[in-house]
Amino acid sequence: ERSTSSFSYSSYHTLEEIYSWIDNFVAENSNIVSKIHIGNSFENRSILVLKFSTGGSRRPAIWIDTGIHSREWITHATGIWTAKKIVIEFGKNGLLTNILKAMDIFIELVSNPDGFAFTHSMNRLWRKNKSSRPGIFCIGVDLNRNWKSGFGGNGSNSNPCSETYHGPSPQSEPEVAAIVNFITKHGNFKVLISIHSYSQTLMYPYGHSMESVSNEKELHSLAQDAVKALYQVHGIQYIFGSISATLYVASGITVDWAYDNGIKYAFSFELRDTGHYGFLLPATQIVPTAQETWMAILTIMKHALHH
Ligand code: ING
Ligand code: ZN
Repeated sequence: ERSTSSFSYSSYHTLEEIYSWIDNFVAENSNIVSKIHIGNSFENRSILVLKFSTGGSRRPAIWIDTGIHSREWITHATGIWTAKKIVIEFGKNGLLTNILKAMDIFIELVSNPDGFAFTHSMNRLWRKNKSSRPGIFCIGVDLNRNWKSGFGGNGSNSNPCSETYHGPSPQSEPEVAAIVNFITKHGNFKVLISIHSYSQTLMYPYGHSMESVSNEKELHSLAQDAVKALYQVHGIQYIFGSISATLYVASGITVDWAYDNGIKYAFSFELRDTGHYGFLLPATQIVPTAQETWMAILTIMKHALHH
């Protein structure tokens, strides 16, 4: 692709196409967007983060990751559309402009680049990363079970052949360690939104137990507002609540780590659909999914701006 205006936001793309789009996007919007290299994957691919900022230093920040699970293609596509939406709306949409005057937004579009490349070349339904270790026959760790909070607990698996294998130790995987190091070093993240698919849910911690977090009431009512805003776009219904109460108990997950490390607005989406197409969501649903998700994300960012 030569520029972001010839890029199709209603198609799924390869890793090479996305990384080339990132370079064009940063070049065309250098007034507010920059690219940060936060590490390398197990197979040595670059791990990249887009930073949206109008200045300042270590402003209160919002983190969004997509594609931790490589087969969840709607999440990368939604992230790309969202990045473009931010630069289009900056200076036009008063709320987004105010958010960017006070806060920085960071988006990691391809959080599992090795797995993502593999979903294009070999196995469309690959979920984990691609790490291997001597003496272990199966490949891959579940990057949404490799975080320190509740590591190794219920809803994660110690068998390397399992789809929810937690890995040998917390943050053993370079894709997780890169995020932990970046967020910890920054030290001023207020919001973390980790985007998955599918099942149409908006959830908050905890996943590792039924214990409720200290600001549960606030998170519950914010999730309700976000889901209402989402519904108003295309009439798609999301359910919401804590992860353990809404889906199932899952340990070592991104949002539990975020919450336990001081990011009190920690949310995880599961985007469209509820199982008809599942991970193979048709590309015709990319833009509508991104449009409705954007209204939910704006609702969460607005709340964080005012708190
Ligand atoms: N499901 C998630 C999983 O990792 C989930 C469910 C989402 C758990 C967010 C915790 C946080 O099992 C998918 N589809 O990835
Ligand atoms: Zn997932």
